[in-house]
Amino acid sequence: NKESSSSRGALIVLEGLDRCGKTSQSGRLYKYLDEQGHSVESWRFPDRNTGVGQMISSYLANKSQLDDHAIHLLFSANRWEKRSLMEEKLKSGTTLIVDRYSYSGVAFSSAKGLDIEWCKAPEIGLLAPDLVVYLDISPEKAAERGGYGDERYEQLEFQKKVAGSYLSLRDSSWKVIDATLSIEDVEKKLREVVLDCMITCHKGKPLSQLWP
Ligand code: 2DT
Repeated sequence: NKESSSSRGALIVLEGLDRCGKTSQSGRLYKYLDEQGHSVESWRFPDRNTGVGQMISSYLANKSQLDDHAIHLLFSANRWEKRSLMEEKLKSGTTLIVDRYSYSGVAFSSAKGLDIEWCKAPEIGLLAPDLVVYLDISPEKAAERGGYGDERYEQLEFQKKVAGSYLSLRDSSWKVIDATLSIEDVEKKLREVVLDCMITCHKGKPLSQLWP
C-alpha cells in the first residue's frame, strides 16, 4: 500500500527531555511504518554528519567552547542546511520521523537564559511539523533511568530548566504522551497519532512554515 505520488508525506517531530525514550520510539515507529509499506525515513537533529554538525558535536562533547548565541545559530543552520532536502522528500511522498527539531533549539538555549523570541527568530521559514509529539517525563524520573552520558546538558539541574522551557513552548497542537508508560503502550499511542496525521497530510493538508 504505497501512497500515490501525488500525496505528500508527513513531517513528524518527537521532542522531550534526555532519556524520555525519543530515540527508541522513533526507531520502533520507523520500523513499523516501513513494514506497513509506507515511504518513511528516520532523521535526527543535530545531524552530526555535516560540517556544521561536526562543530556542534565537538561542542556537545565539551571539546570546544562557543558563545551561547553562536551555538544556537549553528543548531539552526544545521536545520537550514537540510531544509530543501526535507521539502523534496515530503513532496515526493516520504514521511519523515524527526528526533528533535526547532523546539529543542529554543528549549535548550532559552534554558540558558537567552531570550525566547531571539531564539525563535532564526527558525522562521523552516518547515513546520505536521505533528509534534512530546514524550512527557519529569526530569527526576528521567534521571532515575540512568545513562545520562558525558555530554553537555546531560545534568539534572539543567534538564529541569529545559523542562520549564518546553512547557512554555507547548501548544494545543502538540500531542503529549506519558513517557513513563511501558515501551509498548507509548509505541501504541504514538502509532495512533502518527497514522492520524499521515491521513490528514495524504488528504491534502498544505505544508506550512514556522512559526505558525
Ligand atoms: P541528542 O542527544 O538528541 O543528539 O541531542 N540541542 C538539540 C540543542 O541544544 N539545540 C538544538 O537545536 C537541538 C536539535 C539537545 C544533543 C543535544 O543537543 C541539544 C541535546
